[in-house]
Amino acid sequence: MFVVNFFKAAFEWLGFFQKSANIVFLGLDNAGKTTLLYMLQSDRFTQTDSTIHPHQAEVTIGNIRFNSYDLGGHLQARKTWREYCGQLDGIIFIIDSADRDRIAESKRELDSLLEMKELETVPFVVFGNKIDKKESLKEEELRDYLGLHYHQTYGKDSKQKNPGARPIEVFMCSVMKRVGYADGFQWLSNFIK
Ligand SMILES: Nc1nc2c(ncn2[C@@H]2O[C@H](COP(=O)(O)OP(=O)(O)OP(=O)(O)O)[C@@H](O)[C@H]2O)c(=O)[nH]1
Ligand SMILES: [Mg+2]
Repeated sequence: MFVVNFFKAAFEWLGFFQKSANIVFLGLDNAGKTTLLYMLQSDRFTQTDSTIHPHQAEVTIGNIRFNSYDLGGHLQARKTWREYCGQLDGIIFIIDSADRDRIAESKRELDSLLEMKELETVPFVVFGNKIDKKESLKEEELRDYLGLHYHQTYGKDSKQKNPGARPIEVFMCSVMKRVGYADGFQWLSNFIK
């Protein structure tokens, strides 16, 4: 057993057994999508302009190569989201948890994605970002607003999943402080075959 594990670890390290996955970063403008993608790419907090044109980047986390599309979140860009929703292995939906005035708008966008038949089996990671801000919502509050209570989501531990729940889970994070988002990607990884 030790020998098998040793070789598996060595192969993984060498990049064999690498899987790949197509994901999109969605969420309102100013939520932190581009900041997160740059953080995953370069491990740096980068200040950027609002995304006008979709941009694509590959980021490797663990043994998965995530082919990621960062789409703008402003109203006009949201109309293009659907075009990216075929052949997806996951959706990263980011919310600014400190912007209480726009939670309802976020919920509307999230709900319209959740209603799409073609996304029924696609795992959703919902990030409540910017928890470094003192006015940010607590996880329970965000779940209340979104109508995603603990018993309605998949479960953070994929081994103890809620029976019948679709693959969606909420993770609070701060891209700025580099906390929380790794758990979301770890959770998503369990769905990538
Ligand atoms: N305090 C705080 N600010 C953050 C965090 N993550 C992102 N921001 C800031 O939020 C603002 C918006 O971030 P972006 O990554 O450009 O947002 P976006 O979702 O890509 O927005 P669009 O491209 O317009 O759709 C920037 O000023 C970021 O620096 C965080 O964790 N904490
Ligand atoms: Mg952006």
